[in-house]
Amino acid sequence: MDGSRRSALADLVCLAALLALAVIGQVSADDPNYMIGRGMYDMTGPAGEINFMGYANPAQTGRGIHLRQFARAFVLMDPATSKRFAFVNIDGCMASQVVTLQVLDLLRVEFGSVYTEDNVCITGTHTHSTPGGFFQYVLFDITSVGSVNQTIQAYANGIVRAIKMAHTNMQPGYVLINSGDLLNASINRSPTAYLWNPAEERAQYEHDTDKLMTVLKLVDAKMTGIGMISWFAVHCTSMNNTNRLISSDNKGYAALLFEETMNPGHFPGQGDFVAAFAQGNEGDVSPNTKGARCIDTGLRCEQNRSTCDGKNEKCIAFGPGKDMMDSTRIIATLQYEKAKELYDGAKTVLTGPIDYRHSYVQISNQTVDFNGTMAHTCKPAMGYSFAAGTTDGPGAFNFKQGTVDGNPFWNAISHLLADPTPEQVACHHPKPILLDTGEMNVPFPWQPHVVDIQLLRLGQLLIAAVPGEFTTMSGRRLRNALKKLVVSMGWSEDTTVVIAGLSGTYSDYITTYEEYQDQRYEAASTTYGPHTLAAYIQNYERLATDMIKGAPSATEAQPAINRHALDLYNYPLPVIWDSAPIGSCVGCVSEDAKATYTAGEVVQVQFHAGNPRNNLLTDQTFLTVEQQVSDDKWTVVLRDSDWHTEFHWDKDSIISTHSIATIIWRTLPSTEAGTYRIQHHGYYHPLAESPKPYSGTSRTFTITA
Ligand SMILES: *[C@@H]1O[C@H](CO)[C@@H](O)[C@H](O)[C@H]1NC(C)=O
Ligand SMILES: *[C@@H]1O[C@H](CO)[C@@H](O)[C@H](O)[C@H]1NC(C)=O
Ligand SMILES: *[C@@H]1O[C@H](CO)[C@@H](O)[C@H](O)[C@H]1NC(C)=O
Ligand SMILES: *[C@@H]1O[C@H](CO)[C@@H](O)[C@H](O)[C@H]1NC(C)=O
Ligand SMILES: *[C@@H]1O[C@H](CO)[C@@H](O)[C@H](O)[C@H]1NC(C)=O
Ligand SMILES: CC(=O)N[C@H]1CO[C@H](CO)[C@@H](O)[C@@H]1O
Repeated sequence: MDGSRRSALADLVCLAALLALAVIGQVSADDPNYMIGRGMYDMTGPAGEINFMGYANPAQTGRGIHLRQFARAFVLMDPATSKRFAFVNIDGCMASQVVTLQVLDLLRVEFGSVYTEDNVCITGTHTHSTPGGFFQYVLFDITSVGSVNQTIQAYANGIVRAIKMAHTNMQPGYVLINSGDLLNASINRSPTAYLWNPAEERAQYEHDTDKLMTVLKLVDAKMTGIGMISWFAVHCTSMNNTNRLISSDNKGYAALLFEETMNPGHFPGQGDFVAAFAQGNEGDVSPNTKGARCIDTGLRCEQNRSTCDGKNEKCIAFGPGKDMMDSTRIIATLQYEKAKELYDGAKTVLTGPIDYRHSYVQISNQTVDFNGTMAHTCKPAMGYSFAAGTTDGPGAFNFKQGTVDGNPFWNAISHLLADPTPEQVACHHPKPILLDTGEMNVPFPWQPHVVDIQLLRLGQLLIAAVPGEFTTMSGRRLRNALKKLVVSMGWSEDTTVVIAGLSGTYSDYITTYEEYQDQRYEAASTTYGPHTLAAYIQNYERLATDMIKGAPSATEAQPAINRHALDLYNYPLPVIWDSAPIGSCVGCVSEDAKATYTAGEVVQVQFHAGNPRNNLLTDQTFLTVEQQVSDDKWTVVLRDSDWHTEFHWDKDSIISTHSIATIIWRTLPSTEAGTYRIQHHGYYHPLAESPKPYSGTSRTFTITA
């Protein structure tokens, strides 16, 4: 109640602001300037046996769900020109070309040429706790042991459903913009690399990460809020590389908190108000604000190389909370609260055209002006420090960040895979090449040579959708270059440029030329060599110039996808048989709840289960917490997408047909006293038949205050 009164008041303030603007002639409050649609749909991938994308930790295979993944779509159209774009934020590690192209194929069937690669932008929050295998490049499919069709299908279908909802519910409205600093939610995880940037450049900024959050407030013609998009740069690595429950991490939970306030009485992912927390230039930005410590001694790591006693594995950064879930909650809450404050206070109305430009760029083959001489980008290659990982998720095998020398043993191994040519070695200098991915094409290409770049314009807002992870200073240089250009060509001084990170396709990191010399993880993962950033900046400037001149943008051909190879290397094997031990049944309780709990305790129930890969239960749930309202009437109070529940799934052994689902409900001291039960739902695979649904129910238990 309190919440809705506050937002009604905020709306009044906004209306007053709009009327004031109307008086000075900028916008008329009874003349909404954009058509706005928004939609949200479940895109949760397979909740078992699939490796998570992000940390490249082979042991981090999925074992259930903490938070579901949602696609959140916004369609914005200028009624004067009928130009529109769709901006889709996904609870996934990043966008990928296979998924993007599949989305476009499905949209074409339904909407013809309304949505194309030019005006659809798909961007990932960068959660490191969601299923992988959705790439056409080997390097990103290694830990998932190939491509995972089920992940690709779940993501593409969820995104398409969200866009269709947004397409269908478009209505006249306004977009307001606001921005402000969010402190304490991020730190730089390669601060010594940042120090390689010129002193006079660093002197222009107070912090070594971007603290600015930019928020769009979407309202209908009556000034009622219908959506929110925010951009803030911070890795979604609050959940660490030991987590095995699907989670949308800090940005996903921030979205659920915002939506819970705006859609009271709805389950997560349902309701009309859609709140997206999108990513920015987060390349070197960590949410683990306590910083890196040696886990054995508790002392600070050696800073430049992030090692303890010469090794990287023990140097790990921790979040502000008592464990990873608590850290996720804290970083999510900070982002939610700042976004809500900026949303409530937004007064500036966006006005002006909608426009967009997209092009495929052969980023591995660009010529740039470097300090007055010609320089080139390189074919893809990853350096030694790439294998060291970061303090958010250290790698194995004794690789260190900041390695510029190589190592004879690993040189031998990497040369077995592909021997870099002298030109390739010189081009990437000082990066010692560990994986010469640009010259590796078996069984399909290892990393992209062609990436997509995109600009979306909404009045005074310019969104630069980038196909990778820009570091703090790289992002600042791109934003500054774009702003300078568009203002010099006549756009207003109050133009805002935001970076939408991890959009379109994925091509790892982009550091500045100076950071590159230090060869920490982000630099070793700057795929196209020291001049990668300069090549991006000149290409985004090209798109902006085309946009302002009204000219089409040149593009390379759409990169071909070797679908045959993806099908051949599809993982994992299908489920063939689920069963329960003799005398029991799939869906039967194997360990029941207690008869009573005190509010605040943890309720746990176990069931004999089927493999969650049999059916993803899209837009449904593997669990329900139900409260008794009368003799035979129960209402569902929580589902598997709620913060307070967990669905864990595990097999007895890799070859066993028996598996167990563990449902956990973390009740709160404020949980209502009453009579409850827990249900588990799923599909099991009888031998030689197709999967069948099953459910199981715990005993009835009471919660006392
Ligand atoms: C660590 O990095 C800083 C800044 O990049 C540099 O000034 C310093 O010399 C480095 N120290 C060592 C031991 O390499
Ligand atoms: C992950 O977080 C848990 C606490 O939730 C902690 O016990 C564990 O040490 C962390 N592991 C890594 C590798 O960060
Ligand atoms: C790189 O670009 C140049 C100039 O655009 C072109 O002549 C050359 O063939 C390209 N090389 C490759 C390998 O695509
Ligand atoms: C660029 O050229 C100037 C003048 O020749 C030189 O002082 C500077 O170090 C060069 N910068 C880089 C990054 O090489
Ligand atoms: C991937 O899944 C889709 C939809 O279920 C199916 O049509 C297609 O045949 C699958 N491809 C492979 C290689 O399994
Ligand atoms: C809890 C915490 O870390 N608070 C810090 C938030 O940021 C401000 C400004 O940097 C610090 O002064 C606080 O100590």
